[in-house]
Amino acid sequence: MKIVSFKICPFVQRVTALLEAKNIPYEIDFISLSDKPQWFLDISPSGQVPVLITDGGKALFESDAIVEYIEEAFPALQPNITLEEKATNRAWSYLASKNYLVQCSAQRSPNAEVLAERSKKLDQAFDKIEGQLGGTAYFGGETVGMVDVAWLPLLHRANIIERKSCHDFIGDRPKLKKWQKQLLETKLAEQSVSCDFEDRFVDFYLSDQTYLGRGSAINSGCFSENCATDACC
Ligand SMILES: N[C@@H](CCC(=O)N[C@@H](CS)C(=O)NCC(=O)O)C(=O)O
Repeated sequence: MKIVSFKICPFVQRVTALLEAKNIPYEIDFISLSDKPQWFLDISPSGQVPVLITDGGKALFESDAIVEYIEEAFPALQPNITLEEKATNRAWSYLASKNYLVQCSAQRSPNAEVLAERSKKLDQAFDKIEGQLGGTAYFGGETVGMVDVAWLPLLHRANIIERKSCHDFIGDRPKLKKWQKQLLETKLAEQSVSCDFEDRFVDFYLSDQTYLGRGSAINSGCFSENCATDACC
């Protein structure tokens, strides 16, 4: 199977994280979105990544459809769950994926006011998931499931931003912080992106054109006015 990818795309990372979580081998083909090759336009009706090309040569598009295919075509990450649980998982996953571009746009904010405005929807989603998280290591229990995989790109990016600029997208949400830590400890975040992901991500989101990027250049990677603890400065 092959995944057509763009290096810093969160929708792609959701798909590759699921493949990694299930230990399914795959090839990856990176394309430039500013110069899409014709073969890609021929197989991607939306002109967007991710596209999954099955071993039978069928091109699947739209990350929601692709993750459902992967969950059903291979031994399930969450076997023996009820239809209600499956639907609930889909819904909480959707809350994550509909905020991928919200987070991307917040990360590209040119100033503090725009960052605050663009973070509002993400804050609401973070509040909702904070209220939903229980005492288990992952969303639905003690093993990684579909909702964990869907939220991973948001939590991975929030972690990079916090390490590099000290801006904390997650804020005072202890359950979400704990969940982020548990998910990052699985190493799925690194395994689901290319080796140069962090550099490419920083180049795009923490350049001198973004508020967070200008801040990360101060005090060796930290907004002094935003640092709550010495640990991040
Ligand atoms: N609804 C799509 C969204 C995918 C998406 O927005 N991909 C972006 C990259 S992160 C893309 O391919 N953008 C290129 C374009 O829209 O022309 C999905 O879930 O797969």
